[in-house]
Amino acid sequence: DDGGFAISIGNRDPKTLRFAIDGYMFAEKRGVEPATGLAIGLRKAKKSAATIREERYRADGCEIDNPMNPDWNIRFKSSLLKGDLAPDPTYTRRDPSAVIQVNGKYYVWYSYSLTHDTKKLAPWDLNDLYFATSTDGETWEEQGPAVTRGPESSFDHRSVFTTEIFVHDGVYYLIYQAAGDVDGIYNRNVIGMAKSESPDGPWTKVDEPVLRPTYTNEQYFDNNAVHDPCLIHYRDKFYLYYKGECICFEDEDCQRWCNPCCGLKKQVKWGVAIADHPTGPFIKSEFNPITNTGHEVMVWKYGTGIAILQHQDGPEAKTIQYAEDGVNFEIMGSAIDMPEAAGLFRPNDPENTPHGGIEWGLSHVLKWNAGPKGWMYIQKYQKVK
Ligand code: AAL
Repeated sequence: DDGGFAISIGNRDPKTLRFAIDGYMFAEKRGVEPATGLAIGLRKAKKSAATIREERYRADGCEIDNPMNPDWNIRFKSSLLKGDLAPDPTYTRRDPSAVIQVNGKYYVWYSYSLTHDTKKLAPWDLNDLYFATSTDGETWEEQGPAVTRGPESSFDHRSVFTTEIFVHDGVYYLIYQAAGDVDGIYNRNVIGMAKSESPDGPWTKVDEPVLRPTYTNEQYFDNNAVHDPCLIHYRDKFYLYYKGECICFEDEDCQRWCNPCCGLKKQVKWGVAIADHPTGPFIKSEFNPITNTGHEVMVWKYGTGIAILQHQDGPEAKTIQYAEDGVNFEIMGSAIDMPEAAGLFRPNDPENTPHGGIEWGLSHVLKWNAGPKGWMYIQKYQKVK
């Protein structure tokens, strides 16, 4: 009845009942009398504001709300970086984390590989997480690896990539995509995490993945992959925003979950999973998917709610949105020349304006004319005043 799955385990005394919204990450549920034998509840998902809008687009056409709100509409420009992060076709650096400032120094983490490594199946394959520092945000010094691939047969053996930094109570968390084998490069990856007392490391990995795709034979927005994790401390909880990707089983539900409406090629939706502690356990929201548009996740706190930018892929591409509850997002305005895979500069003391969390940051650029899988470098983006 709570919109998830329950399992009752064995004949142990006391009997245990575990519960999972996604049918996978079972956590103990107290105060409920377990059934005898196996009990499975049906998923009774709630619809997010974005899903209600998407149903309207499918039924009535693709006219999206356009509030033309001057306080929210935004435009960006970009520029090249200097120092070690200046474009260099030998190295592929991509998917930068947020930029943070510690003791006057800027830090960024990113996916790193050699562009010409012919064993790579994709630019994010066979990657490690590197980091760089800067005193002005323009000239960067690469410091080397922060988190590297795990040993054979570990969940992050094949590649660690697409990371985000999160700081809470003086502890630094890197949350990242992980692939144990080639399947995790395009399909079923997991989300891993590492912790440190200092942005300079050393980093200790959390033993188990903190998020996985929803392993189900039903059609669902994240039944194939969970990408682009981003952790936000909000309303005394830890909100893990992520992008889900879908395997289409070609049944009638496939249209709803995996196929974009409004003429766009790829359907990408975001979800959120919420925990009481920064390392989980994360319970996927019953409102998922919370967007039906997106790609790389861009999320920041504003006022008493959460703001997002919706990049490519989906009916509401190039919009800026806000949700008072961090879940039910409304379109607030439009975004022009959006950065790709943006890592937002997160000021220690952001201005309380809609754009206080996205004044500048780093993003990535793909050049297909170098290396077998393309060459990618990191650049700077800024809001145009
Ligand atoms: C990016 C991100 C994720 C995907 C791949 C690398 O755009 O969405 O990180 O897995 O592409």
